[in-house]
Amino acid sequence: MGDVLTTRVVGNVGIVEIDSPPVNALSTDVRSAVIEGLRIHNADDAVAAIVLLCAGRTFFAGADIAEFDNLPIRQPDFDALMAAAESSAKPVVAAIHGTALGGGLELALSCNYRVAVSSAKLGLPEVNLGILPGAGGTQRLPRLVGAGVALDMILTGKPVGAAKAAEMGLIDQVVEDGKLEEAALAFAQDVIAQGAPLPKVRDKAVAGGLDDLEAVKATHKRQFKGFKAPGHIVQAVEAAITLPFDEGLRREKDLFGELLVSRESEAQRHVFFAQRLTAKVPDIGKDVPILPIRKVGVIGAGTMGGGITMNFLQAGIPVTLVEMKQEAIDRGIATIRKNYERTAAKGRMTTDQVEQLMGLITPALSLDALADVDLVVEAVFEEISIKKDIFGKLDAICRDGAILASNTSFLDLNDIASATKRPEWVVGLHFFSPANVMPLLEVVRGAHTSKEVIGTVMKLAGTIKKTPVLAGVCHGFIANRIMEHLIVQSQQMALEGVPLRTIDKVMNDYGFAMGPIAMLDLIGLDVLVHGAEGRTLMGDFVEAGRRGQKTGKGFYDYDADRKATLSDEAAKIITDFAAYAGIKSDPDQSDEAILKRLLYPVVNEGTKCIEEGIALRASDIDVAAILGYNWPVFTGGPMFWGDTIGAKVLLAGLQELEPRYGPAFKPSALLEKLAADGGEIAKL
Ligand code: 3H9
Repeated sequence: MGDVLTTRVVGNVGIVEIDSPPVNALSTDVRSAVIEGLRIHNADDAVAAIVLLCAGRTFFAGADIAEFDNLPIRQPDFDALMAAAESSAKPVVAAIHGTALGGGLELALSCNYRVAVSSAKLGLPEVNLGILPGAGGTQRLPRLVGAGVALDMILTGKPVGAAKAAEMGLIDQVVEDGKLEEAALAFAQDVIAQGAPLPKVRDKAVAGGLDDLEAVKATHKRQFKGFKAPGHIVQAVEAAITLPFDEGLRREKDLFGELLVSRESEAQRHVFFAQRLTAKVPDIGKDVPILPIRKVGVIGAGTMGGGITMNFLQAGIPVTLVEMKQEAIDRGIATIRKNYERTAAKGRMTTDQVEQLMGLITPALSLDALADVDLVVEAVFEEISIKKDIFGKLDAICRDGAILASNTSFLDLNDIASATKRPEWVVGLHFFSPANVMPLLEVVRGAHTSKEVIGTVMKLAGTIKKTPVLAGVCHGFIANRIMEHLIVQSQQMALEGVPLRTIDKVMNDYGFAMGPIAMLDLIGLDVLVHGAEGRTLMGDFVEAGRRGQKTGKGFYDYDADRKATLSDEAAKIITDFAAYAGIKSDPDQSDEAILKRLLYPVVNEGTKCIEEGIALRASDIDVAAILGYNWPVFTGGPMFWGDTIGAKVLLAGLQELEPRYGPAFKPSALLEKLAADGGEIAKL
């Protein structure tokens, strides 16, 4: 058992303590250790009850997800583990701190009693991995909390706090933080003293019937689109209602097995680990000092600057917000306030909290106000001369050791850094709009950016609740660079006469919540046309006053509820531009051809990002696409999806498309190599 299992006896209570950092995941070794601990105490006549608890930061965080890549699950499996707890001759009390998740909560449900500290959280988040609770969770949870509540918890995967868990009947007692062991021992003593028959969740009847599930299903119906697990979860919970316990367990097991080997689950597990890998930068170890960021300056109080500011405020970091004119700063601050007040109106924040956050902003009309900040984020107009001018001034104003960051999305960070005498302190922090909502932060490493600056901002990303993805300097960095193909090709197809609805539908069917044409309208055609040279299709739209959703018309017309309808005016703009640009009509393209044309170049561009050292790894590209562009998570992201298609098929597709549609389809040398050697794209 190594150091994983410790057993000890306090009075007449046996303690099984498991210590398997970081999160006490139920690996084969941990499952064996729990079973062994329970066996030891059951064999000890001096023990009358057993407390099961974990050392470290949390109770069991669920199955060891990495083990799902090597099926079948090794013995002792989860059935054996649950049986060991449930069939213990002596009462077993699960003592929970941190998070009891997935198989961890299922183990607690197989115990006779559950106590938890008040800060603990309990949940069945398997749906996020494309699976369902496969260790009895779908059968036991409805027996404790009722079918409707259980289905809601399993479908959303959202954990509940200890107080709520007690209210629902999921746990027997909430105990004080820091006093778990003594409280659990006292609870066990009470159980011994009462000498009542051992309660088992399996023996309870399910409260609620199939009707209760209907309302829950309706509430979460959007979640079902494209995902396989939610439908299977419903079937498993239905089985808890309609079948005897053991038959229900068998049904759950079959459904779990189907999901576990599905490509969707493989994809979602890939994303789980990918999201945790992005912050790891190979040449930045623990020895690299992390600088304290106590005070931040943001330049520009527009949509982007305002959103960026909010991230720091919410992390409790004061922000000096700089604009050139009083009206601009007033408008920016009013927008931030309005955002927070809207949150407060929904009950998600108190008015005091709004004032506290607003109190962290210091408005300023001069860059001189940034003399003592630890980090500056510049978020002004996307124009190289303006940015260089600002960085030159910051170089003179900011203290030594201040990090100078640009939020540029397309400009050359090295060029911006060259306006300073300290390029090692210059970095890109590329937020995605709306910056207070979107979880992705691209950290752009310039040619001279120091390791401590990179280490510091990667860590800072976590503080402001963003997932950082490291990118090298190039046009568009990672997410915008790869996704530009989708945007360009969808317009090109529109010009060839492919119906807009068809283009959007193919991407909706793939899993995007919004098709590329509708997305252009949402972003704003004026934003997208900025910086383009010569006559462009989007330029023509803007000239006609069709700037997208915000003006009620773009590629589509929009009503007051933002419902899109086709527009004759838009159709004419498209045909006129096609005639001007000499684009041949080719409206009858199959869905498959559209999909290839939109997505193959994205994957190909991803391989180019790896080839050029712009992205550290393929899984970072997947995270960037998922978090920055809402790429459907059940595909695993573009690179993982590339493997679903296969490098050989992708290469052949690109080779076929390149002569017709140009250099965007030229396969990368890396993709050619993978196709020849049989390597995986997602492993790059
Ligand atoms: C399940 O239980 C199926 C059952 O129904 C049984 C069926 C038969 N496995 O997130 P963090 C690693 S499915 C393996 O950064 P935090 C993670 O990769 C499971 N590894 O920490 C990271 O590694 P590294 C259901 C895991 O404090 C390190 O631990 N359970 C697992 O921000 C720290 O993780 C879940 O889905 C795991 N289960 O958050 C829970 N969990 O340091 C998944 C974590 O090398 N886990 N790791 O990068 C979580 O939600 C969060 O990790 C947790 C801690 C909230 C626990």
